[in-house]
Parts: sequence; C-alpha cells; structure tokens
Amino acid sequence: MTTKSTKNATPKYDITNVPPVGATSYDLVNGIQRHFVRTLGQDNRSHSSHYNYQALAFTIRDRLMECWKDSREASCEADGRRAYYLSLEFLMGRAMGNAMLNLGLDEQAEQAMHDLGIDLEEMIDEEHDAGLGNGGLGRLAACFVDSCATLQLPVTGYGIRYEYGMFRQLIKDGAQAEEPDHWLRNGNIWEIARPEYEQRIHFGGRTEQYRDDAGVLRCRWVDANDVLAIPYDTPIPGYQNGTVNTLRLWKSAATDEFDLGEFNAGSYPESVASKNEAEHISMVLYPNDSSENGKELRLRQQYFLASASIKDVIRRWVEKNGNDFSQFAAKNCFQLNDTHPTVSVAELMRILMDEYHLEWDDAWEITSKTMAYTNHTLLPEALERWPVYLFGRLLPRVLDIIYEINARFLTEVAKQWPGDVERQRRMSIIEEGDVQQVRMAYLAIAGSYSVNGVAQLHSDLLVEGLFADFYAMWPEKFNNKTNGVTQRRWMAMCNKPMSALINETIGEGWVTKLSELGQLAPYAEKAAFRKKWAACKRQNKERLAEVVEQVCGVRFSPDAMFDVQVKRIHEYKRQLLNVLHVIHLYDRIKRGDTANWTNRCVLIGGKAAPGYYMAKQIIKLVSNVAEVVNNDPEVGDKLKVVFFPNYRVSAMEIIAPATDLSEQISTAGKEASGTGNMKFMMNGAMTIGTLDGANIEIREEVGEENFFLFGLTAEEVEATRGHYDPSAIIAADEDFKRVMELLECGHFSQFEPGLFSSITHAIRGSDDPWLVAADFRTYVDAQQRAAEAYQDQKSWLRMSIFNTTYSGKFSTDRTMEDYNRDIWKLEPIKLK
Ligand code: 26W
Repeated sequence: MTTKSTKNATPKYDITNVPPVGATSYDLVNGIQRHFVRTLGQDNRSHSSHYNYQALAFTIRDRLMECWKDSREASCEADGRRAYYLSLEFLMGRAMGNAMLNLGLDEQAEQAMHDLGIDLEEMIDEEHDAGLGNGGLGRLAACFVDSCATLQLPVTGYGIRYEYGMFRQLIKDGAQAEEPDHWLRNGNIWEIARPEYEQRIHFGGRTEQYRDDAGVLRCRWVDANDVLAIPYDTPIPGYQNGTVNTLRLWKSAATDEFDLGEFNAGSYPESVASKNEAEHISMVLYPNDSSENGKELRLRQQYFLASASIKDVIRRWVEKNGNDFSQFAAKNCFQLNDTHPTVSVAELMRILMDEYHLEWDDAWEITSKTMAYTNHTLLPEALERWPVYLFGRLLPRVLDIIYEINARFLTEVAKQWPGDVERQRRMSIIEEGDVQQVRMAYLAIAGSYSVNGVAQLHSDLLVEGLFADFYAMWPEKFNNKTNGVTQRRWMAMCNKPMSALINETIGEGWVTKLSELGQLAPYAEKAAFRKKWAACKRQNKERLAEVVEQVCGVRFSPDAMFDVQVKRIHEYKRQLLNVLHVIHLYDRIKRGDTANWTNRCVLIGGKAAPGYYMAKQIIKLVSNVAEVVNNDPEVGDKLKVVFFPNYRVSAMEIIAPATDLSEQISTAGKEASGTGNMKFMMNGAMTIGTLDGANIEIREEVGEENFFLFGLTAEEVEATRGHYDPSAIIAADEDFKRVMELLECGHFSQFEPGLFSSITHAIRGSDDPWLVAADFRTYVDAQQRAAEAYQDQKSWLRMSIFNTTYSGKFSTDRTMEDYNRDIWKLEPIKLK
C-alpha cells in the first residue's frame, strides 16, 4: 500500500466549506441524477435498474458521511470510555431502507422516486443482503450496533469482511442445495476501505526468549508468516440523532515481501499459492451454527479478527497515551460475542507483554478488567474446543500464554479448594485426554470480568450447570442480559402500515422508546381500532402471499391463519414437531374431521448446515408433505404448506409482519433465547411455544391468556432422561399413531420407500434428546386452542394488539441500556 505517506501529508482542504447536501426530495433528485451521470457514467440509454439503485444509494450515503465525520470527531474529543463488540458474525441484511429511515429521509425518498418515475420498493429490492452471519447470534450483533448508535453509545463493531456470506439455499426436488453467496459481486456502496489502518497478523513460526536492552528476559514470536488485515468501515446511523457509529470489518491480504521471498527463490507458483493462503482467511463464513468443526481455517479467522481488532484499538491508544497503559482498562472494554473471538484474551496479554513490555501481573490486571463474555448456547456440541497441537502450530506464542494463564488459574482453584484435584481437572482451561484441547469458554470466563447469558432461564441454567464450578469461584462475574431486536428495522421499516397506525394513535415515541407501545392497551377494546389493525395485518398478509406464490407457486389465502416457523433448521428447534402437526391436520381432513375448521397456511423456512444430515432430511420431509397436501383437491384451502427457500433477513422483513401464529417450539432448556420470537410478537403475532429461552419472558409480559403454552419444562425434560418410551406414547395416542403410520407407510415418499426412516427412528428412539414424542399431545392440543381462538376474530385481534403493546421489553435499546449500566459503563456522546 502506498497510502501511508504522501508528500502532501496535510493538504489545505477546507472541509467546513463543502456545500451541504440538503434533505428535500428536490435535493435527492439532484443527487441521484448527479451520481447517475458523474459517479456511474450512465446516460439515458441505460436501462439496468441496478444503476438506479446505485445512484440512490450514493445519494443516501452522501447524507451519512457528514454525520459520520462529526461523530468520529465528537467521540475523539470526548476521549471517554469505549466498547468494542467483537463478533465473527454481523448479519446486517440490507442497508438502504434502514439508512433512509434513520436519516429521516423516507418521505422525501418516496417523493423523489415518484418524481423520477422509479419504483422505490424495486430499488430497495435491488440490494443484496449482507449475510455475514448464520442466524440469531449474527443478527443480534446487527441489532446491537443499531441500538448503540441510537443511544449514542461509543461502541464500534469489529468483524470479518467475508467475500462469501451465508450460502444461498436452493430447493431442488424438495432438498437443500447450496450456492455460494458472492454478495460483493456488484460492489458495496456502504463500505469505505481504510488501507491506511492495515495491521500485520502473525501465524506460525516459533517462540524465542531473549534479553532486552536492560538485560530483562523476554519472549518474542519469530519466523512467523504475516498476513495483512485491511479494514473496511460501514456507517451505522442512529435514529435521527446525527450519530453515525462504525462497523469495521477486516479483509485479509498477502504481504508483499511474503511472495517476494518465494519469487526470488525462483518459485513463482508457490509465491502465488502462499498469497492465496493469506487471502483465504476472509474468504468464506462458516455455515455451521451450533456444532463446531475444529477446522484450522476457522481458528485462523478467529485469531485474525482478535489480533487485528486489538491492535487497532492499541494503535489509537498509543497515539494518544504513548506507552502508558495505566488507564487502558478504565477506558476500554471488549465484548466477546460467544467464544468465537475469545483468543483475544491471550492476544491482549501477548501485545501488552511482548510489544509493550508490561509484567504479567499488570498485563493480567488490564486484560481481565477489559474483557466481557456473552454465552449464546447450552448445547455441549457447540462449545468450542481447539486441539492444543493445532493451536501450537498456528499460534505458538499465544499457546504459551494460555498455558501460563491456566497454570495461574489452577493455582487459584487449588487455593480455594485445597486438595480437590477432581475440581482442578474439571475446571482446567486445557482439557486432558487423547488429544489435549483448549476449552475456549473457560478461557473466556477466566479472562473476563463479566459473563452473561441471553435470557433469564438460559443465564440460570448456565450457573446451575455448565459453569457451576466457575460460578462457585466468581459469583459476581455472572449476570443475565435478555436479548432484544431493534424496532427500527423490525417494525418501523418493515411494517409501514402498522407503524403508521401506531403513530397516528399514540405518536412516534415508540421508535426510540418501545415501552411506549403500552399506550395501545386501551385501543384493543375499540372496535374501530381493531378494524384498522386487521386491515394492516391483511395488507401484510397479501404482500407475503404474493411472494409465496412467486417463489413457491402455492396460493396462500389471506383469510387463513398464517402459521410460521422460520429459523435455522436444527433438531432442538423441533421443526419436526411442526411437521407432525401438519400431518395430523391432513389426516383429520382426510377422515372428514373438519367441523369448525380453521383454514391454515403453514410456512416453514431456514437453512441447514451443509453437513447436518438430519436437518436436511427435515427439509426434504417438509417439501414432500407440502407436495402431497397442496395437490390434494380434498384438502383445498383448509391447509396449505410451503418450505420457503433461502430464508434471510430481507425475507423476514416480509414474513414477520404477515404472521398470525409464531412457532417457538424448542425442547425446553435448549434455545438460549430466540430473537425471532420477539420480531413476531412486536408485529402482533401470537406465540405457540414452550417454556424456553425468552419465550418465558414474552409470556410474562403479554400474559398467559395471550400465549399458547405447551410442553415439558426444562426441569421435566431433564427428569425424563433414562425413562423415556416414545413408542408407548405413540401407541397410546390414536392421532399420533395415525401420523406415524402415514410416515412409515411411505405416504410422503411414494417413489422412495424408507426415505424418512432416519426421522421415524429418531422419533421412536428412547434416546431422542429432543423429546419430540413427549410433547406431541400437548402441542396438538395447544394448536387446537389457537385454531379455535382464531375463529373469534374480535378476541384474536385483541390478543394480537396486546402482543405488540407488551413487546416493549424486547427492544435492543433496553438490552443495550442493560449492558451499559452493568458492564460497559459508557457515557453517551451528545453531538454539538
Ligand atoms: C462453533 C460454531 C458455532 C457457531 C455459532 C456455535 C454456536 C453458534 C451460535 C451460538 C449459534 C447461535 O446463533 N445461537 C443463538 O444466539 C441467539 C442470540 O443470542 C439466541 O437467541 C439463540 O437462542 C441462540 O441459539
């Protein structure tokens, strides 16, 4: 890069005299035309709507730039404490609609596009989702940065700029196929490269001891292969407050000398190959949620993010404070989004000791008062562990430090529980066994001053189970922070009809203070308001029905109840239970048991990890059941079923506002929180759900009479293990028996008998961890209550309104205030 030093280090720009951009529709029209011609080089013969999108995006971006600069200056001037959200995933979705909303340009943009004869919706649809995440954890990070900007909290997101995001899901013959998501192919207007802030990241090599100038024995990492990290910044606008925060994503690149060395040795292909290795680091997002797979490239990604981000923070620190780190912990906080960036603990230690020559105790004091860790899962298979040999080969100096952290930590354990060797073995950061492993969650806990779960039940289960030993040692570290979602994207932006109705009823305060929705309560009793509410839902259902017809070729009638389950496909989330219910409804129709029937449209969507066989089988089963049900004339409008392909953020923006019944049916104790459940609630859907994750808190807020509860509790789930007999449950339940017969006789796999035997065996297995059969009866009964409730539209609408009314707790604004009050302790940055 030649950007580092130029002859004109400080040109005489008068940036205060750059003409203002203006916010009228007329200003926007001008901007769009200017970008169309000057930035994009187009003329009147250009017919690709892509250029129209780009011209509009540039025009909106112009309006972000000024605020972004002002925010950076204000935050620099304030020189206060800051937080950094370290996450391997940021599932941002589209930026344009959100930017228009947060800049207060919605109406002007609509007018401008109208004047230009362009359809705004179509333009918004041109943008590719930024799908840099798997599911809940990644989308949560995106909602967090939105809320931090709105609350004017000085928080920067740090992540990886994957060249390929979450794969595109195709459904071929009812089965999932994956296609690469080259989301950057048509450029990304929302990012600005900052090559002047590149960092060098070390891999490989070895550790060496040496004496420094003062004769002190020190360690250093030598013979490493360096990789460059280049930052790309995305603006994160707050809601109409002038604040624009930053999401900084790192792209990997080869260093020049790296290939030169090989080149001089006469091996040009090898030199290009090593360049490849560097560039692979930020090439692709791993599409696994919940099961770790121990791939070397993934560890490289984790260290790449951790090292680049910490070095970036330290670069700014040293610029201001020189080598004085005494106030570093008072001024900086790293929030670790699950264990994925946890190698940060050791990396900060390494930099402080090896590069700035702090002593161990001082470095540890700083590190362990700077890091905070959020856990997002209780599933043991999702707990990250890295083989020590891999760590040692890739990050030798970092492994040394982890060993030392562990040795000192175990000394503390031994002090507190003298002679309790078994406890030391249990708590060790290094797990012994055939292959030694680094337990990342334990490293995160030992190195952090705060450890939180993401819903009350989840946080309780963590300290009772998985982390009980650590809780006994450091009870003060543990806390709960119930998740949320941003109501800007998940109501104001995606549900315009309902937002308008709420605005005209109680004003717009809810957009930044969601609890104000509480004022809607009395309106639930007013027929006129309910009628308007129903009209909004109807409009949203018509919009979704159009999309479903387009992508699935199935007609959804907006009169029917829209019954929706969208989320990653996983056995613990129990899409299977949903399918069993659908088969039961089909069976009822076929046997004529349809008195007082409620018509239903069932939509199921979500991606399966490419290597997760059972999840893929479940997708195939949904597709096959849909095929049979939708083509049976006897069924007609009584029941429609689709598997919605390629579920993603922009799809949820159409699905959530149109949903009547939200399926949150995980095995109790397995879903850490869930956040889709909150999006549906906010948009006036009723939940059918178990006492799991945030469902419990949703039910507390909305009231038990407005929630369809079923299923075993987390405690009952645990108590069931060891004496679970699904076949007996099936045999004793006539409806269940018929459902299993349909499945087992091949009714949904006419041409491939036995296709679903792995599924039926799993249901019948006494070792089924997800207890599908145990909850079948109470689930079907709860579904029947929901169906009956839907027939009384007056009462249903009341319940729908109450769900929105009492969703105030589930804003990430509240979540961020909780993090800030208890963990970050940042001062908001008011702009001049
Ligand atoms: C190592 C592979 C891997 C990748 C991702 C393991 C685990 C994960 C995440 C923990 C998966 C995830 O997204 N968890 C979800 O986090 C949400 C936000 O807190 C919660 O609402 C969901 O309940 C939880 O499943």
